[in-house]
Amino acid sequence: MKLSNFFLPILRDVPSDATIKSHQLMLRSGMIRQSASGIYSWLPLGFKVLKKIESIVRDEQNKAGAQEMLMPTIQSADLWKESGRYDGYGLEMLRIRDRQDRELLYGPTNEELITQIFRDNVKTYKSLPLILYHIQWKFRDEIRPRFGIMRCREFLMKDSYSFDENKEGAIISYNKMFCAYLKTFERLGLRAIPMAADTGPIGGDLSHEFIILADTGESQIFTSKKILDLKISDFKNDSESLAKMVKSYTDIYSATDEKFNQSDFDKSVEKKDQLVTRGIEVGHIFYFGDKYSKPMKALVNSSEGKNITIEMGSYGIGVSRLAGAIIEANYKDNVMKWPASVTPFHVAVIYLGKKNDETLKKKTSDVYEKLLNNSFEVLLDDTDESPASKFKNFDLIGIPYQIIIGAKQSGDEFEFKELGEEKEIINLDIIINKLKKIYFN
Ligand code: 5CA
Repeated sequence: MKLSNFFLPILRDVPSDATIKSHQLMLRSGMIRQSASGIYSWLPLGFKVLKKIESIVRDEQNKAGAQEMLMPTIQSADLWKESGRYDGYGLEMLRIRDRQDRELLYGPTNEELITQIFRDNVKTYKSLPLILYHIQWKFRDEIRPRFGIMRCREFLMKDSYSFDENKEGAIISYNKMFCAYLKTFERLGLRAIPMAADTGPIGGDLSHEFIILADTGESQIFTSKKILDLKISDFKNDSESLAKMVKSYTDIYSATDEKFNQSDFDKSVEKKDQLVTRGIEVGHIFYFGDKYSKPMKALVNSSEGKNITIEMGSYGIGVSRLAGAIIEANYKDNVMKWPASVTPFHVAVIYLGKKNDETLKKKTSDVYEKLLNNSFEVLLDDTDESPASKFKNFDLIGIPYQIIIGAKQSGDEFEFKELGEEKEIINLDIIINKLKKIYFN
């Protein structure tokens, strides 16, 4: 992509309504624009990042055995009346009437709809266990939307739903998602900590929030520094190893302010290991047994020939919120550096030569073509802006690697720079090999 053609409306000033780093950066670098309170459009730069986050989330769900589908954003109110949540959900639900005066709603979550799909199509335990998921926009009429896409009204969520014959199976599904979540956040370059949590309007008695550490986070968290030393790569994928891994995390005291208890904390975590900080909730998982399957009569024929109510859980990841969370974790001293897994472009080529230096321009365009031919996503700055302004823009765009081409350039040696590091002069083929190792290994 050439910057001269790219729709990237960069703002010079920090918008006054944006109080946290991620909101400021997303507006300034032209990733998003607000269209109504708590409702945003994703412009090309932001959309690229969102799609990359989504594809990592999808990949880890598929690896955990979950199957992707797509449910609509608009749901019938009748289903929510069946589960008993229609009245209780309150003002956060956007309720709609169609021309036939039928009651509809914009889905804030999908437990009811997936339970209906399951109940109408699965009759025997032989189809179990089953985990279904989709990645779809949700609407919650938050009383005070804030922090840009971090707490907004329309947001992209990955929500999975598990169906098992009994509680034992449901806990295995829960553990699978628990581990898939840790892997997902690790691939996004984030350190996520699972925390015992309140279940709120989703319900059930077992639930964990996944929180990434960030000073601007809405949740206060209490845990032990020891949780930071745990490594998911040390565990295998069978149900026993998964249970052990979950236990290694849940044995360590971690709680958000809702569940926090000072004397339990002091008893469980030595003073020197206590970690009290703030974080951003990027995922939330729930085991709620028959909370929906019982009122909605989702039954299957069990292995013992009886009609039994299905055991369920649900598992959410805030896909759009993750874009903000990744920025909060990586944007420092006015420089953004995207993790390699979600960077909107792999490498920037920045032309600093004169407007009329056709030889240098040709060389730059050869470098650009060669990178494209090697399957890299490249943003070529072919504009006439001053070098200072170009570098300032690239600090906002956050592409982690730059090839800088200026008047001093000679032969096949180029200035190569990792954001925040010293630049080196190296041969283009070596640069390409370096980048291949970073992005394609
Ligand atoms: N049905 C369950 C799991 S599928 C559920 O809805 N869980 S949730 O309410 O915790 O939401 C899941 C995730 O969506 C949260 O962890 C958070 O990352 C994201 N999320 C929730 N509300 C918002 C919001 N207003 N703005 C942006 N992201 C949100």
